[in-house]
Amino acid sequence: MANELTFIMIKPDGVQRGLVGDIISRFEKKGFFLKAMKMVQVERSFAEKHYSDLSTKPFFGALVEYIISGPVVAMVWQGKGVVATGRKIIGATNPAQSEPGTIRGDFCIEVSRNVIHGSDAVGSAQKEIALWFPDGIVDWHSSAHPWIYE
Ligand code: RTP
Repeated sequence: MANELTFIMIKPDGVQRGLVGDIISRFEKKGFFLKAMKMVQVERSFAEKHYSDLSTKPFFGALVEYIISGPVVAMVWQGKGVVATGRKIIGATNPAQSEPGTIRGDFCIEVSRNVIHGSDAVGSAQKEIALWFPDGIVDWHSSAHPWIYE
């Protein structure tokens, strides 16, 4: 499905370290389409909602503090297999295990400062997009691009 969507968030460390342009460029060069983007510093309750599946984890409190510590860049990307391929572009959760060439493999060291979030399934992408972009997104490109898709 060329119109699959995923939610990608550049976390506060990625913003503060000036990695926004490089990260966007990696997704663009792959052939994915940027469908929505905003910079926002979220409230604690919003971060808790985004990460509600992890609320019982011992690192939940620190994770929420990290996400609210500065502005994040929230984005929606579109393309065939963008959820799974986006996770590959991002790399393993713990940068110690992320391959070089992935975003986390190239840019970070600690799991608690791992620069970027990407939805882990089509269903969670739909939920996260609805949470972060409740007013919807601009449908500027919904058909397959002939120089990217056969
Ligand atoms: P994300 O949701 O941010 O894309 O990360 P993920 O799916 O790769 O990993 P997940 O298990 O959902 O964890 C969410 C985020 O929590 C932080 N974390 N800290 N201190 C720790 O042991 C620990 N483990 C996870 C990371 O920022 C991770 O991305």
